[in-house]
This record gives sequence, C-alpha cells and structure tokens, in this order.
Amino acid sequence: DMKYDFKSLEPKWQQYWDENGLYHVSENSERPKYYCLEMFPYPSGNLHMGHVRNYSIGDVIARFKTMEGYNVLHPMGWDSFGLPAENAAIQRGIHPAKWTADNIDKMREQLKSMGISYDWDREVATCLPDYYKWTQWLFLQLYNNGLAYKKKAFVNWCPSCATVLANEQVVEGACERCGASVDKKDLEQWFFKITDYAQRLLDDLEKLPGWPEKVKTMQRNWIGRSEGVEVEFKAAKSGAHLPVFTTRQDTIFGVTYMVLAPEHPMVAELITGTEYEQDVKAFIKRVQQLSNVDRTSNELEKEGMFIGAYAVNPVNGTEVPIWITNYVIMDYGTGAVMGVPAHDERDFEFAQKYCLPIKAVICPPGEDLSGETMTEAYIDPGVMINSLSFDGMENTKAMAAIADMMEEKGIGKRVINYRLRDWLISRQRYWGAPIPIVYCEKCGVVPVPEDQLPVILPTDVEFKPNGESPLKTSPTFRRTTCPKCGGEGERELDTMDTFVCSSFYYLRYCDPKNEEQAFAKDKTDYWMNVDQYIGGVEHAILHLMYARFFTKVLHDLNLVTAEEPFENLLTQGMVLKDGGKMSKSKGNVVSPEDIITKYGADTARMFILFAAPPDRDLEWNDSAVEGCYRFLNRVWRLMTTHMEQLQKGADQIDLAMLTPEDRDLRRAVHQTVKKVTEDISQRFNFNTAISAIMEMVNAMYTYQEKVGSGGNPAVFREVGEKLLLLLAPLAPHIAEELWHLLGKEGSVHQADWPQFEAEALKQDVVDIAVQVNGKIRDHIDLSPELDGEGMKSLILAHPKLSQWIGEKNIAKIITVPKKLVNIVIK
Ligand code: ANZ
Ligand code: ZN
Repeated sequence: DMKYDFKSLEPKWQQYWDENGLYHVSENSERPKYYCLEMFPYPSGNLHMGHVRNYSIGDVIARFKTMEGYNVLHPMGWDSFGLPAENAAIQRGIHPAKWTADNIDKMREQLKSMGISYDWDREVATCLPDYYKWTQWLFLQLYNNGLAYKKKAFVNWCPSCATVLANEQVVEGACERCGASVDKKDLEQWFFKITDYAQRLLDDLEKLPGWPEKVKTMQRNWIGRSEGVEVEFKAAKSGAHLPVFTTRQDTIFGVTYMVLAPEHPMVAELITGTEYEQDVKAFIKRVQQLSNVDRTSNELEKEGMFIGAYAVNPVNGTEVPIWITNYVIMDYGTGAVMGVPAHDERDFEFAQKYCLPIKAVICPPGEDLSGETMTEAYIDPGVMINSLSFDGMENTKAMAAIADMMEEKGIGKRVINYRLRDWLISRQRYWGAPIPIVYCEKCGVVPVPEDQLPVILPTDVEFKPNGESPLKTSPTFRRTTCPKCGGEGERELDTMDTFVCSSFYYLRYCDPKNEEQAFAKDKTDYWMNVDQYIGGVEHAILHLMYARFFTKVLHDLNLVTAEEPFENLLTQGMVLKDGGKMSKSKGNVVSPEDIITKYGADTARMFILFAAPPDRDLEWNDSAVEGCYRFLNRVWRLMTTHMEQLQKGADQIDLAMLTPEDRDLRRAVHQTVKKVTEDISQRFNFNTAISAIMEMVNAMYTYQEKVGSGGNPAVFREVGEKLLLLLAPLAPHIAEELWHLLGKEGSVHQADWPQFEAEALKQDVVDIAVQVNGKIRDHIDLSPELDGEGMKSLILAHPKLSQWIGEKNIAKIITVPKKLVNIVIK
C-alpha cells in the first residue's frame, strides 16, 4: 500500500506497547535515571490542543532519553478535585465522583490514542482515597510542626463560586475562575505558613539555572522581599503605639501626615465616640469591596479621610494628622504608612487631592526644591535638606545613617518584609480532600490520628451554592467521636485547596501504590529530582511555589532528600488560532480528536512540534498539518517502495566500495543525526530537528533517483534505519511499523539512539577558488583535509598552472584551506 494506514496501525502499536509493558519502569541501579514530567491535567473530559502540545513535548524527551540509555520515569495522572465537578453536580445532578471518573476514562482514552509513553501503572487521581489519604497525612505533618494554623481573617470571597479564594486566585479584583468581583469576608480559615520559607524560596531560585528567567522573576516579585525600618510613631493624645514600615527612612523629616489601613485596629480606638465615627465606618465598608491587588495598583483612584487624630514623628516631635485611605492595606508591614508626598508618587497624588502639605527633604544635586512649587514627587537620589544634622549628606548614605540613629535612640529597628502571605488552604467546598481535624468541647482542636486516615468524603450531601460547606448537610459526616477523649466531636467541614493535592503528586509517582507511606524514601531518592518538568506558564507562581514549599518542608522533616523538586523547567507557549487563543467562546477550537481521526496521532504530534520552538506561541495552520501528513506518507512511500533493497542490505558497510553518491548520502544522513541529537538534547528545538529530517528524506529520494536499483543496499539500509530511529520519538507509530517491516527485532523505542561517524561527515572534495593577483581565475576541487603547504605543492604541480600565470614569475602563494589560493605574480 502506498499510503500509511494510520487508522489500523496506530491502535495496533499502542496495544503492542501496552501488552509488552514497554513503558513500565522500576528502579534500576544499572542505568542512570531520568524523570520526565508533564503537569497533570484537570479531567475536564476533553483533551485540548494545549494538552497535546504539553504531552507531545514530554513524550519526545522521554522517548529520546530512553533511547539514550536512561531509565525513564514518565507518569501521568489526574488533578481531579475541584470546582467544575461540583458545578456539574449542581447544574446537572450528576455526582462529582461519577462526573470525574467518566471524564478520566474519556481523557485516558484520548491520551492513549496519542501514543504517549506513559507508565500507566503509576497513574494517580487526587480525588481517590488512596491518594487523598496522603494529602491529609501531609496536612498533619504541617500541623504537627506548627506550619498549619487556623485564624480569623479577612478573606477573598467569590460570591458566585461561593468560596474563599487564595490571594493568588484573585486577578484584578475578580475571581480567577468565574470572573465575578471578589468581596472580603471575616472568616475562620486554615493557613499554611509558607512565609516561614520566604527567604529560602527566594535564595534557592539561584540554584535553578534550568528554569526560565521570566518564571524566576515572577517568583521573586511574588515573594517581594523588602528591607526597611519599622519606625515608632505614637498617637498624640493617648500615646498609643503606631509603628510604620518604611523603605525610605531617609525621608523621615518630610513626613506631613500618616495614613492607616481602614481595618487597622487603632482606627476603631481613635474614632469611637467622636464625630468622625459614622463617616469612617461607611468608608471602611466601601474600601473592603476592593481586593488587595486593586488597592496596591497604580491606577487606583486614591481616596481617604481625616479621622480627627494626630501622630508624633519620633525624630523631631512634629505632630501630623492621621488619615485612612484605600491605598494602604492591613496585611503588609504594619498597616500604617508615613506620608511623604514630596518623594513618593502615591503620597503626592493623595496630598494634592486633599491639600495636605508637601515638604521636600531631598533635592537634585546642585538644585533647590520646595514643596510648594513641586509638580510631581522627586523620587531620584539627591542631597538631604530640611533634615537637621543630615543636611548635605547624599540621601543614599543617609539611609544607613538614619537607620543607625533610630536603632540607637530606640525609635526604630531594621526589618525585612515579604509580600508573600501565608497560604490560605481551606475551602467551603465539597469536592476536595477533607481537612483531618475534629473539634471537641473538652479537648479543643484535635488532629485525626494518622492510623485513622483517610477521612472519607461522604456521598450523602446536598449541593446548594449558599456559601456553606456542603459537608454540613451530610448526616453521617459532621458528628463524630473525639479521637482524644472519645467524647462527642464535630469534624472540620472545610476541604483543602486543590493546590495542596498537586503540591506533592510528583513524589507520589515515585511510589504510587505504597499503602504504608506517602512515598518510601529510597524510591524518592532514586527518582528525584524531576529532571524535566513541562507545563504552562500560568503555573509560574502558584503551583510551582507551593510545590517548592512542600519539598522544603518534607526535606526538613527528613522525609525526602531533595530540596527543590524540579531541576529543569520548560514552559510551553500557547496554541493560537487566527492570532488569538483557542477558546470555546471564540468558536475557534480545533479538537485533537478530530485531527487524530483525520490524520492520525503521528501527524498531530509532528505538526505541533514542527510549527514552533516549544517555548513560543504556536499558530494553528491547517495546511501545515496537511504538510506533516504528506511528509509522513513520503517517508512511508520511500521505505516501502525500496523495502526489498532495505531488507537485503548487509549490516556491515564495505567502506572501500562506496561510490561518490553513497558517500554523499551517508554524509547527509550522519550530519542529520548530529544535528537532530543536538537540537533535541541541548535546546529542545524539535522544529529544526524535524526540518533536518525532512531534508534528509529528500537526500534519500535523490539517491534513489540517481542510482535506482543499482544503489548499495547496505548503505540504504543503514540510512533507512537511522531515519526510523530519528523519527521514533517524534512519530512513534510509523517508525515502529517500518522498523518491524525492515525485519528488526524488538521495538524501535528500545533501540539505541543513532550515533554519527565523524569519518562519514568528511567531505570528499571542496571547491577552491583560484585567484591570480587577487582576481578569481578558476575553480578546482581539493580535499578539505589539505593544509596550506599541501595546497601550495598541489598548485605548483597543477596542469593548468601555466594557463593561470602565463610567462610571469610567482612571487608568493597565499592559501586559505577549504577556500582559496591566491597566486601573486609579477
Ligand atoms: C515612606 C516612604 C517615602 C515610602 C517614600 C516610600 C517612598 P515595598 O518596597 O513594596 O516594601 N507601605 C508600607 N506599608 C504599606 C502598606 N501596608 N500598604 C501600602 N503601602 C505601604 O514598599 C514599602 C513602602 O510602601 C513603604 O515605604 C511605605 O511607604 C509603603 F518616598 O514609607 B514608604
Ligand atoms: Zn475530646
């Protein structure tokens, strides 16, 4: 058959791989290990092109590393707790467990139809008790080590999803998932103390040269380390403490007012019983509608009001009015800011709006500056003025001098603040891992003992989107006995953020069936770290930060050796259509299922790998898909047409018998092996690797056209085998079929990656330009091996020498090996 029958051949090989346990791995000390991991999907029910891209990239790497001789772990599973399952239950009356299990079955089939080399024996699903048992166990490890705590907190509340959101899940004041505007609510919530690890999470980014710089920058900004001073302001009348956090202590003499976050506890104290009380309360209500992200954004329209009280500046005793404002947030620094309008843009805007005084304390070198005439804040370095003994000093030097002075006088101390907040993990949701805590009247908060895990998620619940955990409605779940005293107890009704489940799945893959432990240390010691992690850049902050945090906690508890989970990270670009993102709402979605049905999985994979380097966005292009399909058929035709010649080719090539055509073909193929190996292993440039293979196939056609059946079967067999080996990671099915047609034993995917021979790369002859007195007169073929002296003697003996120089004498001969000779005559 002249056409590659992918419809029957792809399922045939998928079944063969499956039945022969080709991708099943276990620890093996004889081979170096390689852990290749793609971010596991949420089982929405349908694979999209982003998945296809993610998993195709991972599969090439996994198959390539296997052929290179590594013992490759390449697992897949399901991030299967979460809101959509619950919404399906509310909207369509299907239980989340059933909805999820059906979707997993569907997506597993789709993944299998792509022919990805997963070890399905290691499959995990975070919603199953044998997995979430360990999610709960991890919660206990954190709880027992003071890293999980409960506190009342103003939290982000999405009224539409009826749940609390982590700061990270609020994007421009809206719920990341549904887009509804986020409110604030004061609720008891569970937190993980990720802030204890802020400095290490920051420092250890230096140990990750295999991560994209942009991801590390995003993490650095999210951690947001900042060095400053906490300065002891006091309320003028009561003398109550009102410390501020500033990174610009050099501007302390320029303070003209103080601003507090409206939620600052001192606000209530200062206004109670005053004429300001009502207005301030109304203002607080309004401000709390905004998220912290909005409040710290530059675009925010700054608003505030005077609250009738004054604060004393400790460096000079000046009294300044106290205001509240929307641009100061409670959970950063101390929730109190010293207002320096002359040198801070936000403060300048605020002072102008409310006619507060502006006092300059730093001026540009050699210039004067006065608060009354300034039109914008002066934020650059300069010389200190209006600052008593510090006048005349460079402000950059005054920073340290003033901090020293404050520490000496006991009116301030140096502190380091981080933007990073503790991780809020409780959700008033059903479809998540129950938090293993029991409340007892007598014993208080009691963790469920490890041997009583898992705390099983009950099925007898009602789904009502009313903001309360559906677990409340379960008659069997809520009431329990206290593990400590045996008396009556009540279970925690919140479940955990699904990011908790996905923060350790890469460890569970190392030992997925262990019933005694989350993972045995010798197993994680063997497989960790993940050598290559591949996923979307949308996980640059949350998932990657949480996974790093968990790994460090587990390292500190001596449960894993690794301190960082992911050695190398590849963030793949998006798949675009018509210049925009593929999305249901735009109606421009290309379904992987359709493409695989129409062209086969190998074509789909080839296209997605060929269309762009993996970290760049990729534009969907129907004719390029066609092109890849035609290319694979071209390979098929070439190999099947010459199958007899290929089959009878000897394994050994007689190098002495090679014709120039043989040598040309071998050179092209060995060069391709070299290039593809470098493109895949050094840069993951699958696109250039594929175009090199396409050129190689052209060279094979050219050879056949030139020599036809007179070609050297051993040579053609050699290049044919190399072609299949190079194609194997990219188009695994067609490579396997042709490999077997060639009569090879075993799977192409377990064969060794092809090597190139330096000898075969050598060119027979190169074109040398012959110049006379700098002008090109002729071209001759010489061996590229010749050095300058060798070239000279050949020129002097050349039959055409007299044609070139005539009657003249040779003054000297200049040579550039592989390029030219210049005969200087006179
Ligand atoms: C006075 C000052 C003068 C400031 C000046 C800046 C420039 P980073 O670098 O992000 O840490 N700040 C402190 N706590 C705040 C809060 N809870 N809400 C809003 N703003 C707050 O920023 C530190 C600066 O942000 C601090 O330094 C403080 O303003 C403000 F010319 O103090 B600065
Ligand atoms: Zn008790």
